[in-house]
Amino acid sequence: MARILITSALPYINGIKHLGNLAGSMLPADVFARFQRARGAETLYICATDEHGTPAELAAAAAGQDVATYCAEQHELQKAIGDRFGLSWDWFGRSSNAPNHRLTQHFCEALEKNGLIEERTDKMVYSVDDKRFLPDRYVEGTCPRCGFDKARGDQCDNCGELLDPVDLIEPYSVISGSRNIEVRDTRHLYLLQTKIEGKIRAWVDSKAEGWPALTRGIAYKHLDEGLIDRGITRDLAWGIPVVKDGAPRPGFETKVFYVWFDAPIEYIGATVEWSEATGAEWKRWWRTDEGATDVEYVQFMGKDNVAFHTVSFPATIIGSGEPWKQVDRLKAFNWLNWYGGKFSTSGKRGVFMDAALELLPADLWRWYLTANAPEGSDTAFTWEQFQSAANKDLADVLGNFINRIVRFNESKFGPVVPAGGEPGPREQQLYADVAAQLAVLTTELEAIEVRKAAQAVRALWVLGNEYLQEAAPWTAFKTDVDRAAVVTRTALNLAALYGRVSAPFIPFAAEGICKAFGEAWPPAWPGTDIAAELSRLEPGRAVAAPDVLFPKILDEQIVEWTERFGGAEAG
Ligand code: B3M
Ligand code: ZN
Repeated sequence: MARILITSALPYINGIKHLGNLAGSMLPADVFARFQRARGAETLYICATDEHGTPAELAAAAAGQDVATYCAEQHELQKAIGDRFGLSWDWFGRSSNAPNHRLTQHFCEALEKNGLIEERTDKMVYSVDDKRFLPDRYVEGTCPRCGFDKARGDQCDNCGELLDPVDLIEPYSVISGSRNIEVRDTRHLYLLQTKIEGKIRAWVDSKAEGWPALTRGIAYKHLDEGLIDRGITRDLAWGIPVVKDGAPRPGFETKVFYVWFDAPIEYIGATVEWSEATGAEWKRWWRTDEGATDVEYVQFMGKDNVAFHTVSFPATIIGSGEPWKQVDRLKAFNWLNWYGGKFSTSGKRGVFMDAALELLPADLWRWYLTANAPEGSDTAFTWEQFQSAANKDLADVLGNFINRIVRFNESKFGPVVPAGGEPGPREQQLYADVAAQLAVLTTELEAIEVRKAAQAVRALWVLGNEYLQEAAPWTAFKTDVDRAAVVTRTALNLAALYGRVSAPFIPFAAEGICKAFGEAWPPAWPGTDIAAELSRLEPGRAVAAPDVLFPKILDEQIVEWTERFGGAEAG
């Protein structure tokens, strides 16, 4: 079995992420990681905070903190919240940690050795009033492509175009708002992507067939537009210093690497952090000359990050000429919107990860966000849909089934799995139905079709209710106790199976279920012999009643939250 390396796009350090960030990278990556581990694949799920660049500096300034302190605090916050959401990272690193410094400087050196780095004097936006250059997000203005008037210096949020600050029309400083802007000369390192364009395209060609349409489309769009040489340094203080031969690079003492140059390298850097902390070997995950050839590397990210992962980061790796493991499957997501508009921190629109957990347990969010993953197109969050998904699927279908059978068993057979009777035709039918649906679930999870996988697990839950309804152990109990025992035992087994197959989606409830039935946690993925899987719980095994699995979301809560977080009126 292949080893599975999983990374999700590194969340920026500038504040707690909203549900859209969670839905489009970290959560689906976690679902996939939990599934792979359950199947017995050696799995490594790596994430980290992305801590450099202008967003970090701006956010620290807004918080009145120095940037290092700010980043350290925010990292801990994001890590704690990820844990509370059940994100099962094997390591959650920091792009500002030493391994990423070393690796980033190393990559630059390797690229330079291969003739792919050039020092150029460049025209950059300079704010006379702020007395400094304004790289990337320090400058905003009108997008030359779509006319959006709040385009950032590095990218237009409206049309997605990657920008150069000097391209902006009517630029202004984000620090002071000043429009007293000049274009001045400054020296920077350029990565000569144009020299290796052919190699990058050949690599994309070799991978693209296995990529989803969204990923493939974005990759080729960028290649077809023609690559440009990209500046990989910035006039900033916070970041990874530019060195040469182990000393500050002359002329670059006040410059650092561009955040998008070092951030993807942190996938490797975070693995080194993990290795240093645990003693595990990292090269067998990342170096094809050290055993990484049998690794399948799967990346998860929102669509705005795809160009960086299909072209820019591969340019770094390919240009280095070194045998680094590269991405195999790249799962990209569209946007989760907030009622058709965007999530907005400043506009107080949308729910952020910390606020979400104040309202309801993580599983309810996880369920909604996987069942409605923004896969095929952008998706809008609405409170009504959220309420319906959580109440119907979790409380009415799954929760109800488990409570019903556990309570019935307790009242008729005591808190143990009942003995007696033999499975009959209705059980055979159930085995066949479960086998078919489980096969669908396994296939969809393997294919990282998140929505379809959620549908499949829900279809499995529905089978349980149908079975109970038809086999009606409460009726059988009056005339045929053995028959009632078979049905009850089968349904208890089914409930335990639900704990195992639901674990990637709703790990907290799943853990409660598995433990209530004395099943191992974390669970192993069921095999294809469903008759055997539904006879695992031997007669006499103790069954504890799980706590209330899923609270129901009340109408008045929806009214209150719509008001508090902004709802229908937004967008
Ligand atoms: N931090 C952008 C984002 O959070 C960026 C991803 C980096 S992945 C190496 O969407
Ligand atoms: Zn635009």
